[in-house]
Amino acid sequence: MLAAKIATRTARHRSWVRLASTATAPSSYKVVVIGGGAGGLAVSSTLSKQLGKNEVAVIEPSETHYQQPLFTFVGGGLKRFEETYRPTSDVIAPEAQWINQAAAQIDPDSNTVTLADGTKVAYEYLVVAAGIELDFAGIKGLESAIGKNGVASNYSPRYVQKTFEFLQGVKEGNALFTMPATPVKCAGAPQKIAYLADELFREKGVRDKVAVGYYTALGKIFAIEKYANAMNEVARSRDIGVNLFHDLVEVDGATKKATFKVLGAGPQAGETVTVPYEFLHVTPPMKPFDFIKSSAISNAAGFVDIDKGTLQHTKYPNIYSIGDCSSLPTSKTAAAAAAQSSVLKYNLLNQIRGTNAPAAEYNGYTSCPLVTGKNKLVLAEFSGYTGAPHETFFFDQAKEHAFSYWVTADALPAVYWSSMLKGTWHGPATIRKFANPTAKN
Ligand code: UQ1
Repeated sequence: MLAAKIATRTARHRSWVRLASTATAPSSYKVVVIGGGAGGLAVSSTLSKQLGKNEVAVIEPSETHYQQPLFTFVGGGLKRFEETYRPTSDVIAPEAQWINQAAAQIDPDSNTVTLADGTKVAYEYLVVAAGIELDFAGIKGLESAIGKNGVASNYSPRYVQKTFEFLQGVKEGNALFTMPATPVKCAGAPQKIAYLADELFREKGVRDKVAVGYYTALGKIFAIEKYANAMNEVARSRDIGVNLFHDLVEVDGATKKATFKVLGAGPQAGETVTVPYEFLHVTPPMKPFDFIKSSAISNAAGFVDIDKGTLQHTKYPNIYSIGDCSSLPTSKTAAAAAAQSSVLKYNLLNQIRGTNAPAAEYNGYTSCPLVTGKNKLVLAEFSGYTGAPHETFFFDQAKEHAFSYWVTADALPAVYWSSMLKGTWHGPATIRKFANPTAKN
């Protein structure tokens, strides 16, 4: 959804786009899916095949679909930007109706979604898969500083190539990498790029003149202890400073200074700290889209209020949600959305067909592949509900491994396009059965 505002609309893209015939399409559907990101497509591809042509509509304003898990690799110079996107028209299932607009309002009592142009679309069942909005305006000075003078972000297709461009120009000074206090998608990405930058500086022979610092608003480097221990050791061994409880509040692009507010209960709490930089990688604060937050389907924080097991809405039984916009208390990743998609589809199809099968339950599975260098990666896999690791392979995935790098950089991107977006990838649970047979779950 966010990509709508920032999509690179090249002439080449436009020529690929199939004309969305919203004018002739029925304005009422069995299932309406808000969002054509990884979760929305995983769900709508299966449902549209199962329910038949034009029973499922996907509301998605962006003409370009980005495979965001690859963005860290692009920022680190390990993948080409061109590998990360395809036209939305190519990734939406042919059986589904693409509504090429943004959703503006959800009215769950009349079962309608209002589009940006005021048109209403009626649904019997609604799946909210809208993602989360990047809030560059949430940090003072950031909007005018980003994209210039050493400030970049892998989180946006607009700035991800700037990361590598600016990193290559660094010869001395401070390289800072930030993580905000809000929920974010891919919570590992803010630190992954610090490891790739460290490697690049070493290759260029400037590492002894560049101080690399990771600044996180949180109180630890990673939520799960097993992987936090691993990442603390990676950071220590690469001489990357880890500054906990430091929340970026202001960027002064003209003087190249970043200001942090110190959180927590330490002696400096409440103070601000200003640090000069040569390079600054910002993870913007993130927030739920206004059309969700302002609707009756959201919880107090603005996320779609669903049951953490069944993914069904707590008040409106004909509404489900998946991924970054949902209230699910686990880390927001494509891997999590893949696992959630199978639960959602199973439960929703049972409801539509009136079968009384027991509901499937999502266990909080998520995965965060922490790339730490060329051919090195810590493949964190765990349940966000219990904190327990759920590793797919027989070796200790907290150790940096070339195989884990290959899985993430080469195998999973192919899986993403060929299987996840087509609704046939539901995570590695089946692979785990033979690749790690002694795993408890
Ligand atoms: C995964 O299933 C997935 O969905 C396609 C990703 O998104 C790109 C991932 O990054 C990861 C790590 C998984 C989990 C899969 C394995 C094999 C660990």
